[in-house]
Amino acid sequence: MADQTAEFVVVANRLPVDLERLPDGTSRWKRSPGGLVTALEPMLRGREGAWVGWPGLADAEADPFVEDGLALHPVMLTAQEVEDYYEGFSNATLWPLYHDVVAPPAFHRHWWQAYVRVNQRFAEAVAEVASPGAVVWIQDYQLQLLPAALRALRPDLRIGFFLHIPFPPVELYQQLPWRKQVVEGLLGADLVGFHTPGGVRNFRWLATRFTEATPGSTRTEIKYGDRTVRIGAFPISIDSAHLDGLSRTDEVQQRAQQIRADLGNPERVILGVDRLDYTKGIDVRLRAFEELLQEGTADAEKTVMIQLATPSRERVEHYQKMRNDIEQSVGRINGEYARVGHPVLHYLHQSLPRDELAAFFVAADVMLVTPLRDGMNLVAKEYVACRGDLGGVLVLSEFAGAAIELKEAVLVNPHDTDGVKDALQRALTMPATESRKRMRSLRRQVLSHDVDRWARSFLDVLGLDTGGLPPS
Ligand code: ADQ
Repeated sequence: MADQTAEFVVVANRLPVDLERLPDGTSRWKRSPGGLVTALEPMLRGREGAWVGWPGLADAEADPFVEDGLALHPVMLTAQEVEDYYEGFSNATLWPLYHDVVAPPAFHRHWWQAYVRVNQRFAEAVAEVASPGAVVWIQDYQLQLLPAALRALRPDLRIGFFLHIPFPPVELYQQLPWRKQVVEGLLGADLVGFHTPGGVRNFRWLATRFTEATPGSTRTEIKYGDRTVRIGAFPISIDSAHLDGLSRTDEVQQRAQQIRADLGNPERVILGVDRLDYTKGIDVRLRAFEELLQEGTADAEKTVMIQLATPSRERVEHYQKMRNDIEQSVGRINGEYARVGHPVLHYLHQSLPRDELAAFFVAADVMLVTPLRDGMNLVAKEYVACRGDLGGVLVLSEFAGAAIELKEAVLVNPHDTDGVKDALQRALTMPATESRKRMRSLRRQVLSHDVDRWARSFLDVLGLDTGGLPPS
């Protein structure tokens, strides 16, 4: 039995550090900073905190270690488990199923078996590090069986679960052959959080339909056995103040000007920034842009579009096809409308550093965020945080969780190509008085609702005292 000393444990598929294999066969740790780490770090360091997760390398071995006061506990996966549990059940079954089946989910029993096995391994790892009565916060769809598996081992723990992707409507969810087991897994938690009230509603309905659970006395409670499971909407956010500050620095402002100059100082710059994923609707916006050019509504001499796409899940088949399709569209659009030395569409299949990304946000007149379905979409909020000058227009899909809070964006239905074209055209020609007014209101929302507030609101309901801790 290892030392059960951590009073607060975060569990996610990935650790906030990556294990990298070097050419000589040895391995080393590399930090991989993300929004979640930034938000939770002060709370983890402020008490005996631990993070349990996979370090991103298959068939490796790694011991727990402490980094800057934070205990990191690696859970290891074999290459076969990465294929079946991660690329298979998580990313080729659950991901498309939970995103409104915008791609067909694949159901394979051996993927499910690996998912069960890996969730059980996570449960055993957490049971070893959590102190008696500790608070455990489980993150996301890869670990939906973990709340119940952990409760079976450690009924003394207070367990929270947060889903970062949408929770689908019953008509779609019921396709899942293991729907009952997954809902029962989630009901092992004391608190289950979603981004939106829609997710809460869907889950409440499903839980009472597919399990023994019954509605609680309020809409945020479910009765399950002798326990009450709380459910609620907790819209995630970003480190708004930090990004606001970063975007105002001379370096970022100058870099933004440089980007515009490199583009040939066009009148209008349109930007898309996404993980390369079929849910993000990159094809939707390329089609809208292409048609505006075709019709002559947008002028290729005066308008430039940039699409930044972080490489993602390159080994999953559906992603390879989507990447080919997008790259073909980029080639076709430039083939038709570019001049030598002046592409009308710039496409970077690269992950950029934060300050460089902020410079792109500052440089863009129109930000196009058009997912077919998205749990939240942090890019929309990041763009707003970077526009302290009140410049720029955000075009945002109604199917992103962020649309609930960012009401002053130009909202679009990504399935309606004409609607997206109209919205893009409207954004390109919007009078500054209107766009500034909209941006001011968007900023009020994003700056007052940051990721720290998100984490605290969840943990307050779960019962972790976050009051005395310094803000991040
Ligand atoms: P994601 O699907 O990854 O997250 P999103 O919320 O947009 O989607 O976050 C992407 C992050 O990657 C952003 O912080 C963005 O800046 C960054 N990024 C994208 N392209 C980049 C590039 N080329 N270079 C550098 N950084 C880049 C999931 C859910 C979302 C939910 C989040 C958080 O799918 O709906 O908002 O989790 O809960």
